[in-house]
Amino acid sequence: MKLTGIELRVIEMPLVAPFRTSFGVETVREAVIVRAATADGEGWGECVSMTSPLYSSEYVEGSMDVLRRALIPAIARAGDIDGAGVGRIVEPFKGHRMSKAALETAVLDAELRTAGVPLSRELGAVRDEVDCGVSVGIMDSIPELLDAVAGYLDQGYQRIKLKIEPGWDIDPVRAVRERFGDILLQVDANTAYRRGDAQHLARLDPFDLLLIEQPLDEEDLIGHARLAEIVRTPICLDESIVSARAAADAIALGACSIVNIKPGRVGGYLEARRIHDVCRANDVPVWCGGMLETGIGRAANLALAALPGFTLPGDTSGSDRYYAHDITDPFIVADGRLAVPTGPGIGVAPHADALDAVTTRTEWIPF
Ligand code: OSB
Ligand code: MG
Repeated sequence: MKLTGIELRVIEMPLVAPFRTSFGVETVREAVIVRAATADGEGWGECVSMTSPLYSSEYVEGSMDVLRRALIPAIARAGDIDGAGVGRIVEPFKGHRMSKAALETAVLDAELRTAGVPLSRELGAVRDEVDCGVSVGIMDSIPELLDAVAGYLDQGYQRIKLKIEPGWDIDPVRAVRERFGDILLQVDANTAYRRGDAQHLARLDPFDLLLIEQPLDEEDLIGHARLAEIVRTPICLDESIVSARAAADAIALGACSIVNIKPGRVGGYLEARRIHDVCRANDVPVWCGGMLETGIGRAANLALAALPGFTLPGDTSGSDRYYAHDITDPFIVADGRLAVPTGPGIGVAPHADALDAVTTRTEWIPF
């Protein structure tokens, strides 16, 4: 396949409500959208880096810079390419997995659209819909949290994830458990705790959580392995799992028994599938995380979440949990599930007017 060029856009999408985590508060989702153009059509990818490097080292301006300075020129030099070849072409550049993922997805989407093949089929999906959970941010008060959780349960979400941090952990978890009974409940700390907090985190054990996600620093696999010997709640890793090798190492060390797979964090959907395969071979359940994606990223995440090892509900929520107006047709949760797109490639495309309305900057890089 020959690309004629790549378009980069920075978009800004207001969130329906502020989303607070241990690393900050988001009110607007800023993101990079990549469009790969060919003689026959185009493909789309969404970069999951955020405005500031607080979840990971990547951030929107860094993504724009590395895409235009290093990754896209390497693709242009490579000539005839396909989606599966992008990873090797950008491999010499260290890190920047979120930018690499967006670029690979755009190229893969262009290729699959031309071939008429859905991404879900290409990845090996076995389901046509996926179970949905929702990630609930840190709130100012417990009554406010209970109202938010009640609203999501009314909408049919099958599992609730609470963001926690020191000072907002045991009490909100207890309140949600007492009020809503036997729901599927889990927590995400986004690295907010230290090794010395093990006894404190063990106080979550009585609440029968599905898992605790990324309590410690992303580089602290040994810390997570030690924690797993003290707390009974299963440890799930998010930030630490940057590749299939990282997943294999974490499992071998006993640092996690469940993995959150985010394609953006690991360099793309092909590496995400390798992580799925490693976890499945080790009987480690996986679920699909989210990064407040627009419909572009959400569509592709649903294709991945339809693979057989995704046995837990993911953070793949409906468009209206994030945005009043999505840039694609909205994803609507019905009976606690979202349909996996069936069209070629990622199966959706942004509406030109909606995309233009949220675009703050466009760069076209001709090949
Ligand atoms: O840690 O899973 C996370 C959002 C942004 C950055 C990191 C995380 C999250 C979420 C929300 O938890 C997931 C979603 O609904 O997209
Ligand atoms: Mg997380």
